[in-house]
Amino acid sequence: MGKFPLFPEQASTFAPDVDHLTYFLLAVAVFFTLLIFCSIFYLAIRYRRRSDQELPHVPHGGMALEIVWSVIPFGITMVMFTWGASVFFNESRPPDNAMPLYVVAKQWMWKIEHMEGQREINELHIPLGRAVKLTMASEDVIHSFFVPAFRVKQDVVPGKYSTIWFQPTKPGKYHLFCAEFCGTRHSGMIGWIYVMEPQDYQNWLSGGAPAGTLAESGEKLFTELACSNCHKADGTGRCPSVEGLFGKTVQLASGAKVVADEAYLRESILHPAAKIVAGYQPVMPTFQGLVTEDGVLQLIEYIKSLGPKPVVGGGGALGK
Ligand code: HEC
Ligand SMILES: [Cu+2]
Repeated sequence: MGKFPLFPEQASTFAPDVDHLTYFLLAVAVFFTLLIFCSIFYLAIRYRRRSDQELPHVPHGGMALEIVWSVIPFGITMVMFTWGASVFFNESRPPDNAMPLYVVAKQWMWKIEHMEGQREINELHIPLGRAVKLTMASEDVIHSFFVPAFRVKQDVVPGKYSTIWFQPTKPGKYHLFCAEFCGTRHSGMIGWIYVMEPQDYQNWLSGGAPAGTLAESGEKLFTELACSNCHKADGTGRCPSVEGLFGKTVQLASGAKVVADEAYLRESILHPAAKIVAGYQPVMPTFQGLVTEDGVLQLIEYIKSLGPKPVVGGGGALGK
């Protein structure tokens, strides 16, 4: 199907699933369109009025017919629903071992940061066969990360993190588009995804001169922005320690509890007053406007790198 321009290449584990569902929906639509079209013709001719005196016979009721044309469409729509939902759930839940990457969208480019510190603009290099999870933020307006060959598309909305994942199945070079009109140069907000053999990817990673890992950049920012003046490593002073914070459940002054995930950390930095940690005063200043989305992601990566890694998902460590 790759040669047929309607269908882009299939280059991720999602692609066959999405395509099969599309074919099914298309087949159902074509079948009923033809059925209705042909029935109109046939019935119009078969039951045409043959003389001026002829009066139509009007049937009343017809339970069997009513049941048939209710039950069959119900069955078909339920198949569409469960099939669609299973594809959707699969696309919305990244596996635990997915390789994390960060994406910042801004007018009019895609900035991508690897954990190891590599940064790319409008290009993304990934290894073949490895699940990749993108955490995406927007610096300005709504953008949408769209890779047709992978059958993934996700809006990137300012003020929150969006995530998306995929697992490439074929080495090559694939189009990346912005699929949400985002200003005059929206059409130029395009790029390439390079799926490389794992060995080539390792070579690519070790080439270039990264400016330190994401966490290291975050640590630098943590000092530059004077976070470290308040948040002391040993938890002394009037501020909670951020060591081991990621993944922990935080007790808030309001009585509620919240899990310290990426969204919570981002909010704590940009809107500290939104959720106050129990036992502390709301004295933390907002860093809105002082730190870019890239910077926030680096700070988060730094906080994540402190203290033990939380156990995620139902891995063996939690067993018994
Ligand atoms: C003036 C002192 C001060 C500075 C500077 C400061 N913070 Fe805070 N921060 C606090 C206090 C006090 C709290 C607890 C009250 C609250 O939740 O707002 C807090 C809470 C937090 C939390 C939530 C902690 C938890 O246990 O849930 C995070 C994350 C955080 N700060 C990160 C940062 C980062 C990153 C910076 C630098 C960009 C920073 N803070 C700068 C005082 C500060
Ligand atoms: Cu855009």
